[in-house]
Amino acid sequence: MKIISVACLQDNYAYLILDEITRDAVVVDPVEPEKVVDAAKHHGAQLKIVLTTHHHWDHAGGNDKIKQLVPGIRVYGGSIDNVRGCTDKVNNGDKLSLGADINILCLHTPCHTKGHISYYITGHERDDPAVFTGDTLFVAGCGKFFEGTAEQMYQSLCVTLSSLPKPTRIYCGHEYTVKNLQFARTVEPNNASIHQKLEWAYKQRGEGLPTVPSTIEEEMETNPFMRVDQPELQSKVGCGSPVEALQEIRRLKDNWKG
Ligand code: GBP
Ligand code: ZN
Repeated sequence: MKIISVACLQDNYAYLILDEITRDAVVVDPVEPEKVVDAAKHHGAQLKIVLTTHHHWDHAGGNDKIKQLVPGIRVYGGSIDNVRGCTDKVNNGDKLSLGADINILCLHTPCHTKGHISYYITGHERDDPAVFTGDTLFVAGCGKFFEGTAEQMYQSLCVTLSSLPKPTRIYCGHEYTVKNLQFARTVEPNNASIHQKLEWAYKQRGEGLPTVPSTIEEEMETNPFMRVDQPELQSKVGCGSPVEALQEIRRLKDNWKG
């Protein structure tokens, strides 16, 4: 499978996932449908499925339009997330497939929104798996807790997503990496991986390139929200448990002025 990022709006990403044998394609969060349809044409891809991570307009807001542009396209979204234009509601553990090699597993990752879904996708055995995390997991960060608790975000980040294979590529909903790493550095000033990745992220952005994908392994090294199981990190933020630490790091980030 081939994965193509499509930059949308200010800092959103839509993604095309293309089965190179049948040319069938999935698109994640096509908020600017024309851009996605153009990208599909450019790659000779037939759009068949929309995967919506959550109901916010900057993710689901293109669904009605893409249904007009691509008749017959199916639109998937979380069963309790009220996704605009949704034709097929999904729940944790649901499986879909497309083309010769694309297999999709729906993972309920609530907290940013109640019904947020992340999509874990495997292709041919030579391809690394990929997970599309919307606004639950960002590179070096996580989404704001709009519709859930720290307990739920802990489950989503540190249980569900952390259990995926280490080489899994992470494709998130926004390009927030530089800001997130600048904040991460304030939490863990002595973490060399954060400094290295920040230098790399400056360079990528300076060249107009994305900082996605990351990997589960890299996030375990650099993402403070995914590192709350580490006792050293808990004591740094003055907390005695992973969930408390997650709540506190979120509070610090919400108040951080960059
Ligand atoms: C920035 O850092 O660039 N402009 C600021 C923050 C996701 S988008 C923007 C912001 O708050 N982004 C949201 C977030 O979770 N950020 C994580 C963080 O700052 O650490 N959204 O567009 C946001 O979800 C939205 C849309 C929100 C509809 C509520 C509704 Br309703
Ligand atoms: Zn959102």
